[in-house]
Formats: sequence, structure tokens, C-alpha cells
Amino acid sequence: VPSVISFGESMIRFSTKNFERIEQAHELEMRVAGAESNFAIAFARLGGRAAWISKITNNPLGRFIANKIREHGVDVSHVIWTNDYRVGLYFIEFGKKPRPTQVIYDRKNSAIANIDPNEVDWEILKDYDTFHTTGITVALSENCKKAVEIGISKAKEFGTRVSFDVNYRSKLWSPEEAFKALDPILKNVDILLVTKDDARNVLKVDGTYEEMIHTLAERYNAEVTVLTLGSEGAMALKDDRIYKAEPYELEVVDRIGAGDAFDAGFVYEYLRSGDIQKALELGIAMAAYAHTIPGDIMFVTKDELELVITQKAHAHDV
Ligand code: KDG
Repeated sequence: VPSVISFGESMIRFSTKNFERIEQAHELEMRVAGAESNFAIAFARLGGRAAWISKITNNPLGRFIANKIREHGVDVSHVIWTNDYRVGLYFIEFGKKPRPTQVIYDRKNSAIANIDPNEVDWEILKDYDTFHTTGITVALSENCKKAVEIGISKAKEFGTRVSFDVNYRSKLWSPEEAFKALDPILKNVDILLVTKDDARNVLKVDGTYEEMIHTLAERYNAEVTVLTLGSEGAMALKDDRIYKAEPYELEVVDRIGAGDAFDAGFVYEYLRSGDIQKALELGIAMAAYAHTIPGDIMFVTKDELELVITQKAHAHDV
């Protein structure tokens, strides 16, 4: 069974209902959000073994987060609990064109931002195939950045693969700050996951998608490089060979968390079979499903995904 351990912050996610604006809302939906826990949950739901490391304030909000993540079978026993600091919050109002979706973070001074990188028992990475984290974690604080760097170097030492999604968030840092911090880190990543927008705006690669992915592969030398193309599907490069997967036709309910779902699908299948084409197909199917489900979390089964993958493959037969 493929296994991952992810590292990052999760927050309470409050969203308005029926496309209300935050300013007018008198009711908010309360859910859990966090790229790295979304990833671990999606991975666990596929049948993988998943754990999530974080540091959380021990209060009802923090317990709400850990419980919601545990519910899907993710091991949260390595979480570091503290009585200090706070649980980060995150507010969303969904827009309808031309009004954009808005995100407000209220997460400064969260427990994980104050993590001491040495308080994590990095030895546990030995028990997993892959260590996964994202640029969001690096953006949170100097301590988090250190922790990511130590985690990656420990993973290397133990022969645990490192998967990393650039996951640029403009509310956390500028593209220049992100590039400066992430560029050296990405050189130590085995499975590099990046959207075309982050590749262009943060990593400053240009040209056609093929040119972009080749540049990324040459610059960072990952075992496999994955470029996601939004509504155009996704592409991967391994050993100089390019693989592509076509997108699904879909209706968007909530796109947040789709990237994490893609990552989980890709990494799960890549670890399971090593088949890049299949990994892309599972990633794309996961992302498509994620767009149809309210909230960040992937309430799906492997069977449901296999069904849509088969239907897609046969769509051209008729
Ligand atoms: O990928 C989805 C995340 O952006 C969301 O869960 C919130 O982790 C989050 C963040 O920091 O934006």
C-alpha cells in the first residue's frame, strides 16, 4: 500500500452560503481546510496509508480540525499539541462572474507558524514512501521554512521520496519572495507538482507547455515533473518523455482543494504502479470530482473514480 506523510497548516474554513458576500452574511459554513491535510485525506480515501504532521493549539477549534482529518483514516498521532498560539481561520465568499471569489486569511501567529523544527520527530518519515508538503508551509514563517528543509533532508537520508506542490498563495507572499525561498528547495524534490500559472509567475519559466516542463525538469532535476494546466488537463515529464491527460467536462461547485486532490491522485498511482499515464488520469479524475464537491475535502471512493476514468476512456468509442 502506498504511504505518505504530509506536513502543513490546516485552518477552520468559514464560507458564506448562496454566494452571499461576507459583509452581509449572518451564517457561515464551518469546515476544515489545508492543502497538506486535503492531500493526506484524498490519499487515504484512495486506499493509501496517510499521516499528517502539524502543530495545533489544543482547544475546541484545534480538536475540530484534527478530528475532521482523522475521520478519513489519516493518522494524526504525530501532531504536536500546544496550549499556546492560535488556530488559523480562513474565510471565503464565492463569486459569480464578474465578481471574483474572495479569500481572507486570519492565520498570523498560528501554532505551526511558531513551530520549532526540532520538535518534530523526523524519524517517523522512515515509515512512509513519501514526504509531502507545499509552498504554503514554506511561506508561513522562517521556522516553517526551516522545518520543511529539515524534513526534506531527513527524507533524503531515509530514502523517503519528497513530493512538493509549489502552491503559490498571493495573500502570503510575493512571487519574488516565493521564488527566492522555493528555488533551492525544489532542487531536492523528487515529485515536483506545479500549475502552469505558478510555473510562469513564480518560477519564471515560459514558452509552450512542453518547453516549460522541460525547463522545470532541467532546472530542478526531479524524478518526475508534473505541470497542471487547469481546464486544459495536465502533463508530466519523466526520463525525457512527456505524458498528457485530457481534462473532464465539468461544472464547478467549489474549486478549492482540486489541486490537492490532483496531487493525491497522481502521487498515489505513481507510487502504486509507477505508471505516469495512469497517475495523470487518476489525478485529473480526482481534480474533476473535487470541483463538484462543496468544501476542500474529497468525499469519494476509488471505485467512483475508476468508473469516471473508464467512461472517459470509452467516450470516444461511440
Ligand atoms: O489548496 C487549498 C488550500 O488553499 C486551502 O485548503 C487553504 O491551505 C490553505 C491555504 O493556505 O490557502
